[in-house]
Amino acid sequence: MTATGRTPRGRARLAGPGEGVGLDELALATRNHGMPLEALRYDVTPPGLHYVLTHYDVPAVDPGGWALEVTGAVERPLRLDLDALRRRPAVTAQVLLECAGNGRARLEPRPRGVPWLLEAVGSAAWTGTPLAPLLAEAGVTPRAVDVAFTGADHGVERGVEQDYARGLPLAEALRPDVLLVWGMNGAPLPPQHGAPVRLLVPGWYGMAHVKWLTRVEVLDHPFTGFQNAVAYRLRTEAHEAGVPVTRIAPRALLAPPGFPDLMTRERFLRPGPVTLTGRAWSGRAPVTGVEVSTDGGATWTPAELAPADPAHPWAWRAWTCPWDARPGAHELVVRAADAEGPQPVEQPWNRQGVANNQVQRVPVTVLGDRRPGG
Ligand SMILES: Nc1nc2c(c(=O)[nH]1)N[C@H]1C(S)=C(S)[C@@H](COP(=O)(O)O)O[C@H]1N2
Ligand SMILES: [Mo]
Repeated sequence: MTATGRTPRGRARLAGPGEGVGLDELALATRNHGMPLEALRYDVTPPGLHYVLTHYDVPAVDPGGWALEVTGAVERPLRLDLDALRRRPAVTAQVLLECAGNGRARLEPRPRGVPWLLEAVGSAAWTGTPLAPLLAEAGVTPRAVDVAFTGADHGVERGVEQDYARGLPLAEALRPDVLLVWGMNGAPLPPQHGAPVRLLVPGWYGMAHVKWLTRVEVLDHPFTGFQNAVAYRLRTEAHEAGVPVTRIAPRALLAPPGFPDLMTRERFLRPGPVTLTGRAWSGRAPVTGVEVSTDGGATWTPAELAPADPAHPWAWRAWTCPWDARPGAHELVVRAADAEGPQPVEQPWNRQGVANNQVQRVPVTVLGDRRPGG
């Protein structure tokens, strides 16, 4: 890593009281789109609806010239081209992905950055080959502790010029469900999702799933690159070392019912019975339940949760909850719980706005005689 002179070095800033999203944040938001929440209806998010997050530029990688290096603290370094990788045993796994910054824009005070509301999620069917047998072939030495994964993309972050790279503890890298992925929803991996090959670490927040992968380096010391040592840490004070962000905290999302106002996104419903639907997931322990409130969190009703699919333990799960919608204003709230505990209703806050799983609130107006806007 080298520092460039031109880019101001520094810490991520918190927005001032009432400070809106800036043009710089808008530039990030238009590049990095979310999944429209009505797409929660699909088990597998259709192509183009899955969220995208790319720190720098989508790099131009020529699949013909591409090769993956497996190096570092190994007995036999490997170099595999795309054909060699694709000849290895392949599996397809449905895996929920969520950006660690999901929900950031609603935090108070608001950490500046990609201003995600709640759409930084998606569920794809990823096809690839397990990493662990490749590491076994390379012969990981007994001194190994971490594995560093480097992408072909390059940029500057808070004054530090770098290739995007993330370290993973060796034990996580050796999990049988960690994949080197070349396919998404039955098609070749698209450019924005990491073509030709990306890493998939089911259960971890998005930052671990390195796209445009070029190098896997086994380390005999802890990885200290920017994306582990500086970014993706839970800190409430700027000077703290912070706790690394790892697995996805439990969350439930509601597909907003009814129909929206174009500008305000306010939701309208006709009165009568409706079935509220959504998805729930957790990367740390199996989801145990989902609860729905139609009165802003004063009272809660258990939702019906679809059974877990043993073939796809990292997929999101559908839930439904019947509601007799009466005319008037209501605030819908949903929360998930996993075996380690429930999703917090009060906001969990940190300076980068990462790994926050504050509940979703959806205000709706159930129409009586009144028309929208009337
Ligand atoms: N090489 C590289 N890998 C990356 C990123 C990146 O900027 N560069 N962004 C990460 C982050 S923060 C997220 S949330 C996921 C997003 O994956 P997606 O765009 O396929 O949804 O990719 C991760 N992998
Ligand atoms: Mo992310």
